[in-house]
Amino acid sequence: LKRVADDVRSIPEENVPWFPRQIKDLDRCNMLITKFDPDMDQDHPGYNDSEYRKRRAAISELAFRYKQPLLFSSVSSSFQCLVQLKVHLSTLNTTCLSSVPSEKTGFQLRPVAGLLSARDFLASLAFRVFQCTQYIRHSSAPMHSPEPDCCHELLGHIPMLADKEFAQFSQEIGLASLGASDEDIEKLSTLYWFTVEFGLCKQNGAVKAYGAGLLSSYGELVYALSNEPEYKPFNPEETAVQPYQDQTYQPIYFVSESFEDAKIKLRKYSANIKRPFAVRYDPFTCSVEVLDQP
Ligand code: NLE
Ligand code: FE2
Repeated sequence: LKRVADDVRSIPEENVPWFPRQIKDLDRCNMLITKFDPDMDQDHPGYNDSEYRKRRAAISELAFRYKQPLLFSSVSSSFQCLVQLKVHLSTLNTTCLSSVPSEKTGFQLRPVAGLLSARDFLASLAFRVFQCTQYIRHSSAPMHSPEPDCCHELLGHIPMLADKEFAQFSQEIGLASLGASDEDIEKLSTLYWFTVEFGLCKQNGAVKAYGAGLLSSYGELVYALSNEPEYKPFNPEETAVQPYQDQTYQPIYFVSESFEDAKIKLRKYSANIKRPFAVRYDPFTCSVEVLDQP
């Protein structure tokens, strides 16, 4: 593989969407979508609760002001966490939580004000950064929330990101998304949906949940493991085009043989995504190298 110049303009093909090259660039991956917003969506359980909405606004404000700390990638992650803690103690709590996956897999958390665009969300995974909400769901609807909240992050994503295979799987979806076409982003986010969010996996012959959306929703977890929904084997080509809805429980789930198997299948799938370049993550500089297609 030959390394090409860093600047995105040096990619010969036009129409390659901008993508972050360095972890600091994630400060620009902040395109929010307004779905499920408690200020705008009349069906949001917090819509008529002005105290709740005020609290949400204050928490969002903290996330908007957040800037990616520079990483000290050659020192131990506990040390990094201590330094970051000191710098950010006043602004957020994702930093201390970050030490959980960070010590196991290098995944860090950064605060986000709400639902991000799929492109920005997936791009951060390429850097082993997980965009994490800080607010909590409305107390009137604890069993299921259509939007992510800190219960979802804490019970669902954070423990999973501490698993090596799973972390690798998540990063590879992210790397595959960098500079991809809108159509491929749509497919990758559907794959993300049916694995990282709502995936089921075999374990000693039994089907278990590993998707964060199931781990954080007691209502859906019970339903997903009942015989009501349909199961299909995880197969990226098919899974990537399966329509889904994000309002309530899923009618269909995909079952993986193991994380490793899912990762291998995803790799094959990603290798077929058409891009005029390849990418490689450099963990020493926390940056993405852009390479000529082999
Ligand atoms: N339905 C999940 C829950 O209630 O925790 C959140 C899903 C976010 C995509
Ligand atoms: Fe999630």
